[in-house]
Amino acid sequence: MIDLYYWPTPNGWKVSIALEELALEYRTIPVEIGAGDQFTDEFLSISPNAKMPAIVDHDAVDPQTGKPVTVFESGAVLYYLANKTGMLMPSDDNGRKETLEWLFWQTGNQGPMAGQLSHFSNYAPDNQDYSLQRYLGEYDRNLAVLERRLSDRDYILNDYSIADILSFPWVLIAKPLGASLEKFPRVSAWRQRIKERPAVRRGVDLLKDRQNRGQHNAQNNKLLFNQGANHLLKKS
Ligand SMILES: N[C@@H](CCC(=O)N[C@@H](CS)C(=O)NCC(=O)O)C(=O)O
Repeated sequence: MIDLYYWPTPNGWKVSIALEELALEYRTIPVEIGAGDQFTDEFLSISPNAKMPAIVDHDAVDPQTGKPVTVFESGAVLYYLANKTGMLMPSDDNGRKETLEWLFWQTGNQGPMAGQLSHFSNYAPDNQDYSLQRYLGEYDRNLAVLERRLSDRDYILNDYSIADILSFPWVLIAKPLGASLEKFPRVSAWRQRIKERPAVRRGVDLLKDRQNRGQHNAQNNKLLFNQGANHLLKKS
């Protein structure tokens, strides 16, 4: 059994989609980030960066601690699950290398830029035009990277894989981010192909009813966006 520490956001969907695709048995543990659940001692012992998603795999033992394996960071979680099952990732060395390239691309480029775009289009005070344009430009640039990659294939690594699952959620919500896919026909078709998968729908729908709970008031925004170091230092 896998415990999924989760809240219904693009980063959370990556893992709920992968678990659904892999048909692994899991239990969902909500981490309500607007209410500060990410700062509990229990969660920090699993996810030291105080962000969800993360998992605990009760069917595997960490050789150092003798306890169930914990994994934080969505890219690491998906790589762990693909390794565990031998699915959603090529098995040859070159395919593994390509998986890692697109995994690092997503978690180091597309994800953070889309996250900042979301911040400046949804949460920041008005009159942030420079920041908005900067992150809209970066979001588009990453769409162009994907568009070029998809010029001769249907999926990022030829076959549908964790590389697609990692990259899909931030493309899924292009419109609410204030971006357009008009210039990116291959990305649009790829998005549609993935969106139609039943496991993807189930993953995106997980705890959907809680999506906007508590995330839009000043108190929660302060918690989410003005953390600095003190929140975590107080814990040590
Ligand atoms: N690089 C991380 C990003 C995870 C992330 O940013 N999670 C956000 C929600 S989408 C979060 O937990 N935020 C809580 C906070 O910042 O306090 C990953 O890919 O797992």
